[in-house]
Amino acid sequence: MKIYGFPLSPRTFKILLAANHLGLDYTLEIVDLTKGEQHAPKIAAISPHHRVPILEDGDYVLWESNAILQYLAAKKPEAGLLPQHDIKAGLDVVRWQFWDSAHWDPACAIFIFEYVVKPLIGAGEPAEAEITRGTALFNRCAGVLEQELGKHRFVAGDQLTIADLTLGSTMVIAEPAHYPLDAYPAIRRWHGELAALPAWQQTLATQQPAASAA
Ligand SMILES: N[C@@H](CCC(=O)N[C@@H](CS)C(=O)NCC(=O)O)C(=O)O
Repeated sequence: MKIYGFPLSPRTFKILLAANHLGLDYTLEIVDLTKGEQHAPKIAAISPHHRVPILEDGDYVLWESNAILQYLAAKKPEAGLLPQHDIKAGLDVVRWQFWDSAHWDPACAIFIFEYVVKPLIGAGEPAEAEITRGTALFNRCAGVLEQELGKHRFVAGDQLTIADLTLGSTMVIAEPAHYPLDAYPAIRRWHGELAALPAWQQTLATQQPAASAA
């Protein structure tokens, strides 16, 4: 299995985290976004929107990080990351993935762009209007997540699922992206639990060579 991605990106991080947590064999092919490698013909041929991550498993190609997580979870159903036979339990998890794509990821992305990407590409200071917009969106989403995580250990109950990997991977960049987390103790507690996973630490180590090269 091959994963194309940019390890500094939380969306790639989530795929590597899942693969490492499940103990799946893969090779990582780095697509350096700072060099525009996502537009190379080889990537464009398998990802029509020229974005990563992308998974290649034999002849099968899948893009969209949250779909890739479902694919990986189905490879090791016994790990329980996505209930495979109980439709309602499965949708409890998948619902959070839709919520991530529609709400949480876009809110976090504003902070990532303003505080992390801009310095990386030399695009100037964070824009105040964007931070104000991002803060309003972030608070609205974080309130929802905080309430859920106040009820149980993980997002979809007391067991780790791909809902946690989907939503939690962006926390890998929480500090440099300046997410306004002070008012959200349950989210900070959950972040700590995710960061303590052996696979989280293993995946962080994958980021290091890319971080020093960037
Ligand atoms: N919804 C997509 C988003 C993919 C995405 O935007 N990836 C970024 C890196 S995190 C990318 O490849 N950007 C390249 C570009 O915009 O040119 C997913 O979750 O996979």
